[in-house]
Amino acid sequence: MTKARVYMSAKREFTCRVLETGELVLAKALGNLLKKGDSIVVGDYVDISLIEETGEYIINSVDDRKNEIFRILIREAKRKVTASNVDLLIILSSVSKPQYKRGIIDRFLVRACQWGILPVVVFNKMDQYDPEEFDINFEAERLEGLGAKCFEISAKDTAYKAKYLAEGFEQLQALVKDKTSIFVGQSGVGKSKTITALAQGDVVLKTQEVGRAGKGSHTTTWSEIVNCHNFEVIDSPGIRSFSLDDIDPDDLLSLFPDLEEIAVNCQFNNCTHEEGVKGCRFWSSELDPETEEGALVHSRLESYMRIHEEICQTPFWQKQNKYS
Ligand SMILES: Nc1nc2c(ncn2[C@@H]2O[C@H](COP(=O)(O)OP(=O)(O)OP(=O)(O)O)[C@@H](O)[C@H]2O)c(=O)[nH]1
Ligand SMILES: [Mg+2]
Ligand SMILES: [Zn+2]
Repeated sequence: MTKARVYMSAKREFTCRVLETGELVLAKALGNLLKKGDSIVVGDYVDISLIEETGEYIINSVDDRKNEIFRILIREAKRKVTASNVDLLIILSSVSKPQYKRGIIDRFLVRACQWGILPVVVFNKMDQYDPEEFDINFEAERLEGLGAKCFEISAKDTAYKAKYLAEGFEQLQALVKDKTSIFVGQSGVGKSKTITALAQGDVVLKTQEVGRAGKGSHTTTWSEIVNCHNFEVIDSPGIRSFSLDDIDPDDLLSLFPDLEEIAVNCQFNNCTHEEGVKGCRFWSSELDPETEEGALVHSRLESYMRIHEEICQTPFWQKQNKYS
């Protein structure tokens, strides 16, 4: 029996990397392993063995997963898993062109929480940072308070030394080493450029090649792990999508654990946390938005409210069509 990791999946065949040798082999899965649909996904650790007569590898079993990247299929009330065993969700943000957007980071923090992956926020394009535009120190402090490590880099100029935050490019490079990461963020923030810089020019991302034709449009239709120098990147359709429509509005607060902790102190269980609602903890004098702590909490509440409104707006029948 040989331990391997699934790098790419295509129907019933899986490209697996043998852990010990690094060799890529094609393996077929036994029927009973495929019954559930998601039973083998990219990122899984599997036991494979060589069938001497045919010279083919087969997958015998799949190890328990550390975490799963999934979407909820509303009509079927089940999870569709697309990848597993991811170490880091790297949320890339540009500090200029496109401008920094706090709301987008909060959206991806929701996913990190849902999937159980450690979030990391990278402020890129620091060579173009203008302190007049936004305060990077405030943003980083806010994010670190939420458990996301923050980095300050310029993918274009990797010699750029962090001036505002403690960690820069070299520390990011050390963090991703030997890990499996997912890179997300708006189009144009520098995901491709950052991955290439981290890989020290050692890799050509397949998805980048494919994506060239229509800049900004991702044509990735399969899931795969891309091996980059000394780290790995998972690319999968849907992962980078901004839509949070698959999340039940009633579950959203649990994906903002910092707010959930506060909401337990609201007077009424069904509190909507809107301004002026009786007994709402968020609008109590302790969390006055004019105070430092209050401002932070209210910036999160604002993200929560915006996403909540958005996912409540999609009528149920439309959700059914979209995800079935
Ligand atoms: N000045 C500056 N430009 C950068 C930096 N990083 C990336 N860019 C530029 O920003 C543009 C977008 O970078 P990409 O790496 O293609 O962005 P992306 O996030 O992969 O975008 P999509 O593939 O569309 O999602 C390119 O023209 C890069 O050269 C940086 O640190 N500084
Ligand atoms: Mg790209
Ligand atoms: Zn409330």
